[in-house]
Amino acid sequence: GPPPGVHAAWLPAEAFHAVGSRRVMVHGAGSLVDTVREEVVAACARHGGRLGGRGRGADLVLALRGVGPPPVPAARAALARAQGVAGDGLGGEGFLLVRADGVTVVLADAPAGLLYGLFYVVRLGEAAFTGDLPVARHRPATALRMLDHWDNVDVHPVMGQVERGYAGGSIFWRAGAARGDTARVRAYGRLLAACGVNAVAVNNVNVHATEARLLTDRLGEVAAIADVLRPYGVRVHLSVGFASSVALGGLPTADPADERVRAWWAATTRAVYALIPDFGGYVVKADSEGQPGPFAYGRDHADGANVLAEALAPHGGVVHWRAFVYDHRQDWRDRSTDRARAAYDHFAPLDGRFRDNVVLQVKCGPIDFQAREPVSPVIAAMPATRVAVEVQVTQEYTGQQRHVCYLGPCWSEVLRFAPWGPDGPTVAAITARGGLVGVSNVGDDPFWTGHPLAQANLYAFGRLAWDPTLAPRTVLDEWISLTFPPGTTAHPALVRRTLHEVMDDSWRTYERYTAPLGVGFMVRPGDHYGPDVDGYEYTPWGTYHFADRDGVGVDRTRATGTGFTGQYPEPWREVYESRERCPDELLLFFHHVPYGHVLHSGSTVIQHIYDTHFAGVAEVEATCRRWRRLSGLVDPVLHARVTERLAEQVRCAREWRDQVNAYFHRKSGVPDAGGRQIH
Ligand code: GCW
Repeated sequence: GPPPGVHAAWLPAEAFHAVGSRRVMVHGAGSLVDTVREEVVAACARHGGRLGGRGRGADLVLALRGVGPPPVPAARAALARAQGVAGDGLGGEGFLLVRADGVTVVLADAPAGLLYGLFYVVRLGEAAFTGDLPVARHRPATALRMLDHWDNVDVHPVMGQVERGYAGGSIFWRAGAARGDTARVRAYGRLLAACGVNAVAVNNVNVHATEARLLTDRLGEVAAIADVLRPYGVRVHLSVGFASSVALGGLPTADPADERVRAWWAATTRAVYALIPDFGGYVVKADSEGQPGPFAYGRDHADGANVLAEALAPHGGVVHWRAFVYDHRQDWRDRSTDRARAAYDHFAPLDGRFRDNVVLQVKCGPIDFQAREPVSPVIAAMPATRVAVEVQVTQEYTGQQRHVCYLGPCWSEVLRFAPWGPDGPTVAAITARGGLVGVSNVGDDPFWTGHPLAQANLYAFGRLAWDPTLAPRTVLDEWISLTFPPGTTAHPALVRRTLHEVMDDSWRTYERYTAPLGVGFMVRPGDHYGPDVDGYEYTPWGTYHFADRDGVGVDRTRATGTGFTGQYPEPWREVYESRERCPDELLLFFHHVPYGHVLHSGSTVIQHIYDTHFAGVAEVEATCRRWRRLSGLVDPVLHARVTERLAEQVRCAREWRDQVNAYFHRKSGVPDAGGRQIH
């Protein structure tokens, strides 16, 4: 379990009641199988079951195939049923689950599969031991399910210990040194395994001087983290600077075409694998927001990525090359530059040029993790490249873990989006070869995520990475069952209902009281918290809304705007191009329209702005009332923490409502049809 004082999140002891009160047999060998055994032993010690041996009866058998049939006669019926289905590969992480004649059996081909199978049974709880269960095969949708920590080793003068971190310090680093908090990191690995995450990048993609050295003379600190996470099937990745051959290697250049640079990466990478044989690979932010990159040498991003990939290939590593490349020093007067276009313009022409151990890591939207953006067109534009989608679990633009904002529905929309229309593949299918990456929301806070309810985002990230077809509500329900299991509350049904009411629609609520209709970026510059409608309007960052007295929105059409709509395939290039067909929630992302423009909803743009801002605040107020019902029904410390955050959320939501409504009222001169107070 977690160290004292640290919240158990979705693995409280009570969640293991069903497994821990049974006779369990674990069959197989290997370090991850030992982890399974340890989990079972701990659960049984608490709940009265026992880890069984040969010949004894069993209620649950967790067995590796290929090491002989598990010697449990009672499991014969279940195993016979599994036989037919078991034939084709379960992969390195998959498992089969079946129950017959009172025995539940989990079969896997590799130890990681048993570990995921165990946590699956934990999630099922009593349902795993009731009646028969038909044979079901479980495999992750993608092999790479990674969390990127934007953790600094040194405290950065502006960004602090964790860039965009809202949960205290880093669990890995503190004030220039490794924390060495093995228990905490181990508990983290365990939580990740239980939701399906199998990779972690341990440092910020903005690689500063100290952090750069993790690749070389401070590699031992990374190896120590890898040792702790390994028993939970989590591999470690490292963010590295593109100019490392200069900064660390003493070479005069980082030119990817220079033989010395290639040799340096090859030798450096060899040393990494000597210490961390299962090292995952590198993450690189190049030519982006001041980070060095191949452009300085007249090379493109395929040249750049391939040098690192070549060094990693012999060891089975991958390079995650981020597509977040744009001009952050543009002149706001220049209407021809559109930041939304940048990733596609840079990367689409390079399709087919990346080595196959390059994963192009693309932010889910074309700009930057706003509450509402269209899906990035890069995802559909690079069929010959392994593409991973990056989402932001840390709530930089979605309330910074002071606001309740369950992001499962947002990510689910991205993963289900079908770039070629309903008959074509989804984003989840396209990115299965690449993976799903989340920017971590975890810190050294006792609740892990600052806002206790933000734990659900971490959980949902892992679950959707494993199975993108899961309904966000179902995922939330799982999280509730595990985190607030029966036996920890007098009124489980009321707790469940209230949490659904508070969280299911919270992302859309957040969207309602912040920037309207997909226009984005009305946040305070710098820390990105709270409203500032014109905060970015006359800045070099490329994030504008162009509101004037007549209308608002960014014309990204081919006909009269920046042409961004042309980056989408049919049917979306036409849907987004058309004011009439463009979905309401993205209208201002694609079009500049008059305030009187009538939406599909029947409302005008200006009235929609007023209505949604009043409604959003009312929803947050209702959330506060609902949360009060749970006083005395859930852990009082958790309850108090959420109550305190809700007070801030209400304050901030009202601020958003009043600033946004006042701003557009003053610009447009159009009164609210409802006659409500606008300041
Ligand atoms: O959203 C922006 C953040 C930066 C971040 C950058 C990125 C790590 O404001 O803090 O830098 O995205 O994704 O690289």
